[in-house]
Amino acid sequence: MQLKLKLTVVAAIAAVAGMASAQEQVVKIGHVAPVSGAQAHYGKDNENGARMAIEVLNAEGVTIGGKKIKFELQAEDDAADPKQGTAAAQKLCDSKVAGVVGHLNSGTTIPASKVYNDCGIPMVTGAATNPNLTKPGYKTTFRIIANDNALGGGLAAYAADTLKLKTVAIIDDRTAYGQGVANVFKAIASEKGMKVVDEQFTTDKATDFMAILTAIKSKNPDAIFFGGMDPQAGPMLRQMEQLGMANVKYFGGDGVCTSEIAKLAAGAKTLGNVICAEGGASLAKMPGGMAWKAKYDAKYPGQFQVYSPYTYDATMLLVDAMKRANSVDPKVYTAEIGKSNFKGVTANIAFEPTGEMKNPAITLYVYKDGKKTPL
Ligand code: ABU
Repeated sequence: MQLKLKLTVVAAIAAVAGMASAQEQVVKIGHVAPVSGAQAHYGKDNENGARMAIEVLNAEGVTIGGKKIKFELQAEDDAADPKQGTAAAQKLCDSKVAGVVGHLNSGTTIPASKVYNDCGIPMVTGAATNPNLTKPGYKTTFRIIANDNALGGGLAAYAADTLKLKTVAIIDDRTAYGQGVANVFKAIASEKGMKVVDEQFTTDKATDFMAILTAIKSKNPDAIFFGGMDPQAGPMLRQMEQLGMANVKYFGGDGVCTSEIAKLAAGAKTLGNVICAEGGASLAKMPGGMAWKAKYDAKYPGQFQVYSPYTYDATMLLVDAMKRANSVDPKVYTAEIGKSNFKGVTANIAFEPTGEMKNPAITLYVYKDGKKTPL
């Protein structure tokens, strides 16, 4: 009799536990960035930011549509390659993720945005800055960082108006980002009376810039603008030093504005000539920047680069829209993203009808004693 009672109690507990797990729903959020190749340090940092947000959400406990939600990150590697970018996007569509954080590179994000739009999944990038991303007007595409019109324009204004530089040589890596930001810089610098004395091109795989730098040196510019990423900018700074270009200012967008560039420049004094622009406030001026960064550093020591606070916010922003829609179904909650008024770590995030962030800040940085420092 006693045994029968015990079994009944065990069965009842199991039934309640079963009900509880039936009420739990797993919701996948995709993340895409290069986590292999020369840009892996940016991608890892981005992925860390999204992963940190997922952990916070799961620890807090989120209930949507009457179900306890367990968020899972499906992280994909696109190796900064446009073809791998669209393949990763299709994989995330096939996995029926509820939303995507990424991609990192404009060259992967722009083609991937069409894939997400076709399968009806929203994507939020906190890193890809080419203005063309939002031109198709997809209702699934959002950016929570200033674009290259602001970055290239802000740097050109600083070069011409503040530093009163007269001449500049321009190099870009022929990617969507590098070429785009260099074109904006060139247009605004020229409008402001700066003379573009040379234009050279490289790739996002190159590490030897001696030939193009030698050509530029012969034109004696006040500054170089580089549209590209730090795996190129670091060695380029070293080679500028070797060529005696110690007095040439070096401008770049957010792609060179990393912690890693100080390592890649390997002690070259030309690092002190770098002026770079990032599409957001400095950590100290973000609403929750410093406290967030302390948590990030405790969790991922030495891995901080640039965009992890934005991928953290992008993940939180998606979930905020799900909560307001009381649905994790992209068909239902995507429209809520555009209506966001989200108090993030990086900023208060709201959107223009295009999917661009309203009133994004930009910050210029220099490297003092090898440390990235806001101007
Ligand atoms: N924003 C610089 C790095 C990412 C990109 O736009 O390609």
